Formats: sequence, C-alpha cells, structure tokens
Amino acid sequence: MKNLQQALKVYFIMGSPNCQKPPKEVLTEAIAGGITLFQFREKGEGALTGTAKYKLAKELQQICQQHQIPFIVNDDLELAVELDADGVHIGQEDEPIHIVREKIGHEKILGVSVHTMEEAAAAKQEGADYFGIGPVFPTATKKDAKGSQGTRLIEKLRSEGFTIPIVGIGGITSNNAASVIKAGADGVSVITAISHAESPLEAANALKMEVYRNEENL
Ligand code: TZP
Ligand code: MG
Repeated sequence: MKNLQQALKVYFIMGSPNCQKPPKEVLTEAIAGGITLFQFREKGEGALTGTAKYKLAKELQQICQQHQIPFIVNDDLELAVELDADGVHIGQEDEPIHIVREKIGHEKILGVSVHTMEEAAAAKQEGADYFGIGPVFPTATKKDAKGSQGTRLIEKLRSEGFTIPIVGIGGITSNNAASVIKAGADGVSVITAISHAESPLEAANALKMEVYRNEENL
C-alpha cells in the first residue's frame, strides 16, 4: 500500500469488549474525528465468536469502506481472507510471519508486533509492512502485555536506520502521544483513549492534532 505511513497516523483498534456503546457508533464517531486506519480486534472477556464475530466484522468493515478507511484484522487470518480485509496484524505468538505473508499476498498490509531489535530485523525480513511497538505506557487493556517499555525501541530502530513505518501502542492518549511521535513513530495506535471516551470523535480529533503538531516540529 502506497500511503501506509499516512494511514498509520491515528490508528484505532477495537472490538466489542472495548466498547461502552455500540461498536458501530464508536467507529463512526472515531472516523468523524479523524482516525486514519481501523483494526478489528475481537479479544478478551465477552469477545464474540463464530457468526456473531463475523457479522460485527463485516458491519465495521462496511463503515470503513464507506469512508475509505483501511480495515485490518487482528490475528484471525481466516477472517481477514474471508472478508478480503485490507490487511492483518499479528504478534510473535501467531503464525510465522512469512507464512502469513504468503497467505495474504503482497497487496495486503501486514503489521507485526515487535519487542526487540532481533524481532524487528526478523519481521522486516519476513515481510512485515509496519511494526507495532509497545506497550509504550502502562495499559490495562491487554492482560498479557509485557511491562511498559517507553519509547526506547522506537528510538533505537530509527537510530540504526530502520525506515519501516512504526506505530506505538499501549496507554497512549492525546496527553502523551507527542513523545511517541518525537521518538520516531509514524503514528499512534490506541484502544481505550478512543473507545472509552465520552466522545470518540473528540478523542480521535485530539490525537490527530497531537500527531500532526509534533510531526511538524521534527
Ligand atoms: N498491545 C500492546 S498494548 C495493547 C496491545 C493490543 C493494548 C493497547 O490498549 P490501550 O487501551 O490503548 O492501552
Ligand atoms: Mg496476536
């Protein structure tokens, strides 16, 4: 995808367990507020499965399509293929990166979570289009997340010449997004900052302002 770097600026991730009002409403508001990409991540307590999961994914994908927002699926390769999603995001514990790349082809976006320089080098080599790096800050959303790492790895990758697009993840809000962008990330990915906001529209907009404001100062 040509404009991946641009699409990663305000990257919203969500599934029904993250929402305090209907997911379709949350997504619609988030899009109105300026998110640039959406990842469907149906995980955690109360997560939908089977047909219900498929149905929600399809509805959210349609909303994204209406607004030209890329729609990416977390982990569930079969679902991504079935929906002809714009891409997949996988972690280190999922299927091997090169196998996922083979299965989705070269036209689709492949995001990979990396936590070390070694994982980053391997992920790039195996066909990742971008890295998700975190948790940058403490998060209550991912129960099995590693301890927060700050922006160290992002800085290290940039100082060692990695130009691959990077998003920070974990505990990011409009109050701390600036440091993630200043460290060299292309964008911020968030769940709670938007999904639990009283106004997902305003929350998305505030994040967007922070990302663009701090880019200009680079
Ligand atoms: N991976 C690392 S931290 C995290 C994921 C999926 C959760 C991010 O959620 P939040 O609510 O934005 O901290
Ligand atoms: Mg995963």
